[in-house]
Amino acid sequence: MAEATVRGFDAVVVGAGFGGLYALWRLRGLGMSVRVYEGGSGVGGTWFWNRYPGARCDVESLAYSYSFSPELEQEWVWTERYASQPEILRYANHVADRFDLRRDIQLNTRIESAIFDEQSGRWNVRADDGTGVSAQYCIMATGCLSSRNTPDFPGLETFRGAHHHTGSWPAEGVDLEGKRVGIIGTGSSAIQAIPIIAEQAEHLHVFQRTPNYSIPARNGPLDPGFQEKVKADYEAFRQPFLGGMFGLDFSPHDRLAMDATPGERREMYERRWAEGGLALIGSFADLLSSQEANDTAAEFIRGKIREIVDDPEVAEKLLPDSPVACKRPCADTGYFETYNRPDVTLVDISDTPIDEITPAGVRVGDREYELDTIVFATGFDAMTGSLMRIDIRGRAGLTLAEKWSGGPRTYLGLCTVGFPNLFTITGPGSPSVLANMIPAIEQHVDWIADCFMHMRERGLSVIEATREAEDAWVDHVNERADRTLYPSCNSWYVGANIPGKPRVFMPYLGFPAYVERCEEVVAREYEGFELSA
Ligand code: N01
Repeated sequence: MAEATVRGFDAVVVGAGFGGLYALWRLRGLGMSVRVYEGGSGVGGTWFWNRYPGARCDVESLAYSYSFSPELEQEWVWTERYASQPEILRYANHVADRFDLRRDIQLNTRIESAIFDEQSGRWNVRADDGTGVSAQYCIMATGCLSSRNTPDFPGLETFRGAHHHTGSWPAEGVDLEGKRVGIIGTGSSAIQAIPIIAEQAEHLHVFQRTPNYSIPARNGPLDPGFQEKVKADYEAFRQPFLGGMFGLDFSPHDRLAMDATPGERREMYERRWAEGGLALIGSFADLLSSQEANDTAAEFIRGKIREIVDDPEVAEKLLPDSPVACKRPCADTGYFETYNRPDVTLVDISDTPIDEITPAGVRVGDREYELDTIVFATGFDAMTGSLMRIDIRGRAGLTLAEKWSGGPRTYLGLCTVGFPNLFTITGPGSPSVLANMIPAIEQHVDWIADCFMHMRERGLSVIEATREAEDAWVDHVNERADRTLYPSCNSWYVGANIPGKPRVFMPYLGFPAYVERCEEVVAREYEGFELSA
């Protein structure tokens, strides 16, 4: 890039989802010059791209929202217990307008490289439109679930019909009326989409490799009286969420499942099943650490699936056998009921995988399923994928891909050694996907903004984690995970959904403990970091 044309900023932020929007607002408030780059044609990140039928958040709307502006909290009115994708996207756009953020956001622009210049101590960031900027700080707000995974099925290019990934659903929608549709995958996205697609399609085939646990969401209109009550003291409403293991108010029960009688356990599970949503996994304190305890919840949910699904053979195929919540649990509206429809067929591909996509459809063994549309609900290269597709180079030209070839290594999920002044919002090694994302984002951005202020006040310009602190943090993240059932499953938390990806448990377990640790690091003058002029 020609030096004369390079514009300089205090900070470049990659991504205009909830992380990037808040980072822009906070850093602008410090008087910093900030440029945000966004690959999409609008703001909203995850909620911009994931427009598949039925997409909605499974964290309750009143909690899945920013807390940084009391005015925003008061004026925004949520309409449902769980907000739909269009409503959340409207909220993101409202935030962008209300805080006049758009003037510093460049849309339709993907960042291709971010290269640290050791001489100037700045990041040179280059976009796919050929332009480049330099910045003192580079903040990756690239999202945990934004690098789509479309498995490499042979023959996809020969398919005569249309195919769409749930994570890049066309904004104008897809007409599935009267179509023969096949959906591949039964994760959270599919579980939300299947009941809606079934209503539209002439026939829906669901290609299931692994059955999943799902709990009824019991979504519905939000009671205006309740919303008003929350708004009367929003902070008090948020407090129990912030203290919960996942940044969610599961009102965690101190009691161990195995200390309860079978009748008491059943009563608890029934109550939480009736209340709906993911709180069932907080029914007892040991559900995620004791196999015996987890089995009781697993058997309860399997019992519900057997009750809901009419055909016992179909029900049997839908029964998960891994620990509950070891893979991301799902919340649904009428998911298992959908298999009672005559126009929905479950295709179990656990033993016989999809062989190929043919011009007419999908071939599994010697059976070809003729389809007009294929929906890939096949997930994401989670947590690291969106970072890996950018050519990020730190000291001595080391690439992030090289450094993380054995799995991501960070200090606090915020920084990685060898890449000074580079920050990740909800990066690997932070609670991220195991926390309510918006409070997790706010906590990260606030920590980073406070750090910038601290540095400015002391005339410092470079921050980098130390090797010892990073090594200790990586060990600590693993130790916490190893005390639970999480690492035992082939989930995207461990990268198992992406062939060849190193098997490392990526998120940090325990939102409140994490926040405490971050505060301790600051109180000890940025323990584990080297700060210099
Ligand atoms: O993706 P997934 P997702 N052949 O990875 C299958 C969040 N989210 O988009 O389990 C056949 O969970 C794969 O099978 P298997 C949430 O955190 C939240 O649904 O690997 N099948 C699986 O069934 C969630 O966890 C919300 O055997 C293949 C599916 O595709 C995360 O996003 C809503 C395959 C992928 O499931 C990702 O969810 C939506 C292959 N080659 C998403 N490859 C809410 O807030 C993959 N699969 C409600």
